[in-house]
Amino acid sequence: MILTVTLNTALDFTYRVPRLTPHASHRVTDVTERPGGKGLNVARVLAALGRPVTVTGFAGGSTGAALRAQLAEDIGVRDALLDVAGRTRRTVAVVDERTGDTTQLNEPGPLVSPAEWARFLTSYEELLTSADAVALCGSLPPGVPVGAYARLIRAARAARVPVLLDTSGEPLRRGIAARPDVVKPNADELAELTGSHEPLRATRDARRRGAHAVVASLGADGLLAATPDGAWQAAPPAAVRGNPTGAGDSVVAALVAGLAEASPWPRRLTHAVALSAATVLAPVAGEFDAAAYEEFLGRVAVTERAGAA
Ligand code: TA6
Repeated sequence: MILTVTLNTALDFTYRVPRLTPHASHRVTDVTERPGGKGLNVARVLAALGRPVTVTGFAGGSTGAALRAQLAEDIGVRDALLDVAGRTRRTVAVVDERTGDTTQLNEPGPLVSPAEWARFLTSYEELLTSADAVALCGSLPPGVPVGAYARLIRAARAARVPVLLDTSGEPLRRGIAARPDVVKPNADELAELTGSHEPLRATRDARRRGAHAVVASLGADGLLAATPDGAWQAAPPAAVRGNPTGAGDSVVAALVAGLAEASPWPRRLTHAVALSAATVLAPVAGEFDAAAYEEFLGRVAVTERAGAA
């Protein structure tokens, strides 16, 4: 099975408004409430693709209970979340229906005590014994040490389980130094890490910091991958308009599945780009348009980038 870790799970609310205007009151035309946090979205996409998947992390309070109840309806997702005394955070995505632009508000999350963190580490090491690959996803809740992902990467490597990291800021910086198999920063995260806004240079720099492979998500320009086997750019079929929240999580779903299978990089990137574009067409994160995914698979262009690795 594939294991996804979401230390800071969330109950995601998506509000649609006809037009988002600062300082104005808005009539909401549609609301959805879904289990969220990056690793949960990754898991729901993997389950929809028929992959056995286990989710771990923390959940607590009334929002944690609502999240767990909805997750139980996702066939194929095994819930190994641990209880936390605090309340699982809420996130709000406000979608402007006119432009499709999304404004995201993320709460910080519950305070995790040292005892809760220690309990998580024991449970994680046990889950690794039956994992084919692990994805470590999203921000850290308060109380979890900033070097948490580095610790989890070292444990995965010791257990010989391939590991992917998708986070930002100092947890990303420290995590990369622990030598994960793949990191998936977006353009902003990559620039913050390396100080360079030039994707090719920044991707190479991120690899030098310890990651075996770096896959940068560049929005409409697709993915740029620097790996031990070579470097590639994978471009989406065409500009896809919709809700981009969760598109990066679908990239992670395809990459971690490819990591578990050790499939060739161009194949992993093709699936990642097609799945990500199909996710933009779905109304909420963690879901994708299955027919569009099949169609996009034949239309992704993967080109080799000499000298990028
Ligand atoms: O990528 C979308 C999303 O996973 C939302 O579902 C939301 O929960 C958020 O990102 C969490 O991101 P964060 O970086 O705060 O952990």
